[in-house]
Amino acid sequence: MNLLAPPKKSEKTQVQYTLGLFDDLPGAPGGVRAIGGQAFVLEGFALPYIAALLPLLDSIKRRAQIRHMVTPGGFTMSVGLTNCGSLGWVSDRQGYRYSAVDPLSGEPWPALPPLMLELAREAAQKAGFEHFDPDACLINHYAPGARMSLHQDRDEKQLGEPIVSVSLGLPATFLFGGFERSDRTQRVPLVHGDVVVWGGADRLRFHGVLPIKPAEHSLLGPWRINCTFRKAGH
Ligand code: MD6
Ligand code: FE
Repeated sequence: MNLLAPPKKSEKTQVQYTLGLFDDLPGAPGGVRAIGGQAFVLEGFALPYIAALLPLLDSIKRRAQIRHMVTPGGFTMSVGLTNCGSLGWVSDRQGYRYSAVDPLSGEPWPALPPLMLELAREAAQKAGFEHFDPDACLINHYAPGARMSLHQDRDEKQLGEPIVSVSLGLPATFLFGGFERSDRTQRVPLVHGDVVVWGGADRLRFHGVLPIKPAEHSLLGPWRINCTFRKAGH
């Protein structure tokens, strides 16, 4: 497949079919790892979308630049971020919240492209969550050394909706914990193309990302990009 051109529908279907053939081989592309009762890693699920996805992310970043936000506690995040969709996640000294406008430009965030919506919906459905209708996509950029400390995602209005999280570029170790910050965590290795979906009983688990190890990814260079899709509004 030509990685520089968006896949034609037929090519994408072909790839998904091919991955499906290996569904029952542990560790093979297309596998599903349960990390909780309603939390799953869909291995390589985003791979058929990547050639079309990367130019969309570039165009979003041109309109809404990557920035390092400040936490309510006054720390600057090591992860750079931007958003697309009708709502975007923001942080400043006043707190964490969702905003319809980019605070840097005063303009609405770029729209959620249909291909990204399709990727999020298909992944949610594969994990057992029907009719996922995200209105927010947070796009995180990790350089080597960047990390995400343990947190819960609880700024969304509808905690019954799942979260779909797409990992691109450099590998990461995702920490998946319990319902208290001090609960022990499992270490979940994530590579380029993996999609994590969680919701239901697991929705409020603490989670984070260990510091990214220095390396070069063949498509994305010295970066890990993570796109998390949520239903943030009503
Ligand atoms: C990351 N992800 O993987 C950070 N939150 O870069 C998250 O914080 C996250 O992946 C909720 C659900 C899925 C996630
Ligand atoms: Fe999170």
